[in-house]
Parts: sequence; C-alpha cells; structure tokens
Amino acid sequence: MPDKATLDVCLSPGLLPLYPLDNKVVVVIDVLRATTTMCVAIDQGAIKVIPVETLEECFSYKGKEGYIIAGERNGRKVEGFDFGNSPFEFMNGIVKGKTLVLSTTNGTRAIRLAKNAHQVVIGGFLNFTALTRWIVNEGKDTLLLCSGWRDKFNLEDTIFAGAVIHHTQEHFLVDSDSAFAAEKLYLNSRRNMFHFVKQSSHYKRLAHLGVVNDVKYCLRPDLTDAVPVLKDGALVRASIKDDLEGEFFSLNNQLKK
Ligand code: 3SL
Repeated sequence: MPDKATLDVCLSPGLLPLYPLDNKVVVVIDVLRATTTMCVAIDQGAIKVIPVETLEECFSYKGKEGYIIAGERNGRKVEGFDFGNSPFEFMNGIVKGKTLVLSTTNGTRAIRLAKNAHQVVIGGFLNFTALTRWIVNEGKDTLLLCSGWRDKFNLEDTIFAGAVIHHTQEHFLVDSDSAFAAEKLYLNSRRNMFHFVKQSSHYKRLAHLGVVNDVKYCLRPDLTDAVPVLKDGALVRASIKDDLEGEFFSLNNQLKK
C-alpha cells in the first residue's frame, strides 16, 4: 500500500521559505477577501484571473479590450482601477467572458510566492467542498498557505485551514503543530464563525470601511464548485475529475448539524 500524501499548514507567507514546494499542491487561502473574490469571478464566468503583485503591473492592463483591472490596498479600492476587492462587485455578469487582473495586499502576493509549486489552487469557504474533493482526488502532498496580513498570522485563514484539515485528514498524513492548532481553532469557532471572526484584526479593518456584509458573505460555505487553479500565471477553472468512491461530506451540511 503506498504511503499517504502529506497535508500541512503554513501559517503565513513569511514562513513559506521553510516549506519545500516542489511536487506539492499549494492551496492559497485569503478568506477575507481575495480568494473569495477569485472564486466568485471564476464562478461568474471570467475566462481567467491574473493575480499580480504590484499596482503598476495591474494598471498596465487598464483599458485593454477584454480586461478588467481591480484591487485594493489596506481594503480600499485603488484609484483609477475599475473595481476594488469586494466579491459583490464581480456578480451580475460584469466579468463574464473577461480577464480579471487583480492585485491585493496579501492574497495575490501569496499566489506569486507559491508559483513554483507543482500546482497552486485557490480556496475559500465559498468553494470549500469542491476544493477539498479536488485535493483529495489529486492525492499529492498538499500545503495550505494562509495569506495572513503582511506576513503575520491571522484568524480567518487559519480557521479555514483547520476546516480543511478536519474534513480531509483521513485521506492524508497530518503531523504538524500548525495543522493541529489550525484544526483546534476551527473546532472552537465553527458553531459561530462570524462571532469568532469578529475578534480578528481584519474584521475590524473591514468593519471600519463599512463592508461587514462582505465578511458575512466570505464565510458562507459551498456557494460554488469552481476551483481556480494557476496555469501559465493565470487562474482558470479546474476540471473536476470526481472519481472519489463513496459519499463525500459537504461543509454546508456539516455546519448545519
Ligand atoms: O489582503 C488581501 O489580499 C485582501 O483580500 C485584503 S481586503 O479584504 O481586500 O482588504
């Protein structure tokens, strides 16, 4: 019987140099709000999402046919950009058939830092069950990369990583302090996640900007089965193999129990 693949948690991009990436799947997590927004854009029919690190690079796409530029710094829409980073901005057909170029404070940077991994995929509560099915199906060593805030630990990405650990660990070898701690955080928060996330520094930042509804939306599980995967520098919708045997859990159902 082959050894199980490993599943681990990197609690901040600042710690990423400690984790070898070759031959690994990296799941980039920025629940509030970058990876949620990316899931929405792909779900809503964007051809691709190009994650860029600098505002200058993003701005260089401004006005190009078929491109939309979006992004934030410290949560605020960047002047001159078409949109900010609220998932609500990308609904109602705005991105259908378009390429979204996105630059955010932490999420797009984390994607760039992970780009040498075997594969990079995007996770948020919105695509939780689809994402976890996808990583289980791949069966490769997997690292859950929390985007954090400017290289610091944050609550919401760690809770999400803990949820992935909790609901998929039977398929993987899980053996690290960060995975253990993340799972405990998830188990402590899952019955009232919004209340828990209200303690986070990024909640306070976003509440100050008046976008509490964004936070509530970003915590809603399983609104899409889109799994954005990085191909040639852009995120596209992964094709789902779905050849898992037996019944797989759904986070939505789990949280209702
Ligand atoms: O840091 C990021 O990548 C953003 O998601 C932050 S914000 O929620 O848009 O402020």
